[in-house]
Amino acid sequence: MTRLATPSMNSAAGEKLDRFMSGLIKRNPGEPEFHQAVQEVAESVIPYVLEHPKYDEAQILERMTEPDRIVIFRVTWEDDDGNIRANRAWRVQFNKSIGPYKGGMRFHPSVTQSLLKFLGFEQIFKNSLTGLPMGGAKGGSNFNPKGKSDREVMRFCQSLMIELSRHIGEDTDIPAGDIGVGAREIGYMFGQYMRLTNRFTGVLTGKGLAFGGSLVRKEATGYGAVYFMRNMLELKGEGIDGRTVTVSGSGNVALYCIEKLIELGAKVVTASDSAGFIHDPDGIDAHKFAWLKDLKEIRRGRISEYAEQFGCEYHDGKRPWGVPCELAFPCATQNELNGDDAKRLLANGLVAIAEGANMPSTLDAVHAFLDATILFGPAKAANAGGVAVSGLEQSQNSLRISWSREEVDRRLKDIMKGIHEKCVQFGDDGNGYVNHVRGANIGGFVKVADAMLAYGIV
Ligand code: NDP
Ligand code: 2IT
Repeated sequence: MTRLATPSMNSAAGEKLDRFMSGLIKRNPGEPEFHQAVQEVAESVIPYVLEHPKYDEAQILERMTEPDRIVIFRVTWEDDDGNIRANRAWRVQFNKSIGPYKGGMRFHPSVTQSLLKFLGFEQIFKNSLTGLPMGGAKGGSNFNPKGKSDREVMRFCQSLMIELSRHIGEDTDIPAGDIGVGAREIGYMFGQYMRLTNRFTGVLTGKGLAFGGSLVRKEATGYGAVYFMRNMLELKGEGIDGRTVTVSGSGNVALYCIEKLIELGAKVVTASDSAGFIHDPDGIDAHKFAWLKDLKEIRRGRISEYAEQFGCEYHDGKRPWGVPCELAFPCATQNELNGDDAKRLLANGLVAIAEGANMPSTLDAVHAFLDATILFGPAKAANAGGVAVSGLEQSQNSLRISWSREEVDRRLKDIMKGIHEKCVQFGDDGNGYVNHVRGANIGGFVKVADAMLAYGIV
């Protein structure tokens, strides 16, 4: 890890940050993603905590970086050829100070405890920013759903839920989707939870519309990131219409980010998956989008097929950040945009960036964007729309009603606006620049910290 303190910090804050991070790294060896996520928060929160000694005296940040508990378990299942397979799964229950644990499940071969701790930690702040009563959690498994049959995915999900069901509940911990976990996986997990408990409750979100799901949940993260971008641009009296935009990913978040961008008149010129990216200089229009959505959601195909279908360029093994654009939306995965990518985007005239994925920018990239004083919407603010509508799904389940599409979308817009206002409240530099990273980190921190103070030494 590079030297930790940032140049803009005073020496007391710099020393505390160095000491704090050294301790955290020592206590959590071999967890680089977790270290990175904590450092990004600590760079903002430590100066604030030193100005507000009640948080420092109560060791709030130290306590907040230690999960309440982590459940680790084996998931054994049988594949279609009769082979017995074993995976590892986790649920990281990080912090429940402001509500029951809430956060997605990720199924991907790269899943480790470090990855889920970074995601669970981020979720504390993100959920706090939404204004809804949700604590922070994340879970997942190193299971790879790619190339598996529906029956194999079902058997895996059922086996996983046998153990997970002991640790979750509608007032305890409410999982949802993330990479590799969509409507299909949520359906299998919810079905198994019902069999095991004989109760129909809102224990998972992202459910199908036929069994307690919410309208707009599927679209919420992507739409929310675009609404957040619009809120940021309004600070400069600007908008989305007519902008050239790069998007990475082509999963749940990327697809609905693209859909909303098209609707608002932007020209989206890229999309990607883990194998490469397409560059369509004419822009993905509504017709091409419908084809892309079918390719990814129904046929589970590869992004290279888009280039074959529409005769545009496909760049194998590359990421889209060299393509000139005014707005960028990284929507695939963590650390997909590094310091060099950031410099290239800035040199090509980038105006604003909103993170649809969790921690897609490396720390170098974050610092480059902030140093260039461009509008930078960090993940915990910009992609909070997904978990926000999950919170609305829980409310509808508890009330035993379903709101209309318009009603949920209106609430989503209001929540994204509220998050943006919180970023301005805590991130306004006073010289015309809003540092949304600091705003989101401190804005998310304060509510959780105040709850923890109220509980005493727990
Ligand atoms: P999906 O599984 O639907 O899609 C993931 C996309 O990212 C795919 O295009 C996938 O390509 C690509 N991808 C995954 N891993 C890698 C990798 N290692 N390198 C390059 N590309 C990769 O997931 P989501 O769209 O739900 O999630 C995307 C991001 O958004 C994640 O960071 C997630 O944590 C975050 N997020 C998701 C929310 C949600 O509601 N779903 C809410 C808030 C944040 P391929 O198909 O080739 O694997
Ligand atoms: O990272 C995230 O916020 C999600 N994957 C959504 C979590 C949720 O509970 O809807």
